[in-house]
Amino acid sequence: MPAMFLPNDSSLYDAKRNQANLPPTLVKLVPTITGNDSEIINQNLNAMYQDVVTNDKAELFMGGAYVTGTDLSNSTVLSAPLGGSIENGIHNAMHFWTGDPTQHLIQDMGTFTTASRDPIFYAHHSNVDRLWDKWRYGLPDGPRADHSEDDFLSAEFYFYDENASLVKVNVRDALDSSKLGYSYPDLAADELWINYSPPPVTSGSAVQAALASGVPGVGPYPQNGTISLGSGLTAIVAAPGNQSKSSDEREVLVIQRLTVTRDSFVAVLVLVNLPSANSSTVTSSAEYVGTYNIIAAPGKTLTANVKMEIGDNLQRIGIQNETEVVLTLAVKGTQPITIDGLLIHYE
Ligand SMILES: [Cu+2]
Repeated sequence: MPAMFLPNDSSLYDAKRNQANLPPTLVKLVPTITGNDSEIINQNLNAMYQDVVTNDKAELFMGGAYVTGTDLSNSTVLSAPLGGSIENGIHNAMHFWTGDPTQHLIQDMGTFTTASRDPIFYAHHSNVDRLWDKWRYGLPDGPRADHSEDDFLSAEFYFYDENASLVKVNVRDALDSSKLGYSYPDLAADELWINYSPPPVTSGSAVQAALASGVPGVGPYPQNGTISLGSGLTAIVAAPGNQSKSSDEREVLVIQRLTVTRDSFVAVLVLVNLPSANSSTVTSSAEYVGTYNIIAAPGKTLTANVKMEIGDNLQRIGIQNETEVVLTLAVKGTQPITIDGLLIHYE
């Protein structure tokens, strides 16, 4: 948190922040992170790497396009099932980290109905916009593509301008920041997470060891019934192995029909090839896939197919040709979560 947000006589001040996280405390971009400064930094760099670098398609990074026919039957602005890695990962983690855990729903930043009461909200969201720009144009593999669906590009939002006049903005009008009159400078610090290159801490498949210790198999929906995660679930999951993949496909983990009532903050960490992983497991290695952070919105039930790119993880560990892998979903929080299946496939 920049020090300028701290003085209580400043317009940037907000009393409802986590008092344990004030400057110069290091941010934690996964809510379970512990350790000394270098351990925290490496876990932060891996969170950035996984959420922004490896989730390189629009649906994975920013979530599904909001188009006619999208099933939002159990959704509101507070409970959208379409989020991607940046929103559900580092963005939500920052809301959780900044809000005051002694306040109802971790206000202000920890719940979306009060988040914008904290001036840091605007700096946070400006940085999310900057990271989108970085994702789109600034990574080594070249420019990436935004959603192209016409419904999405034509979606309309209404704002008041600086003269208090109502103006309409289409999504397509907001894709190019240079047309909006601003751009972002290159920051040397971005190179740290872009080039983080998470090292594996395992070698070889953990499937045999997991089988020997009784780890169950979990397949795609609907063959499993409904599975309660409790504090976590370790499972053996089928993977495409050496099936061929076209250049526009990615190897994606889908946590199918994850369902939770959002009465309090809860997070699901995903780790691969670590059968004994739990919510205390260090997340700086290639075995860390990502985190699905769920911000509290009381009474709202969310059902989502959570998607995360996993091919880069499997490649780095050297188990990309295996037809089964061990997955662990570790839960931080007490809100009951169920899933209906686990699927790793190309899409
Ligand atoms: Cu936000």
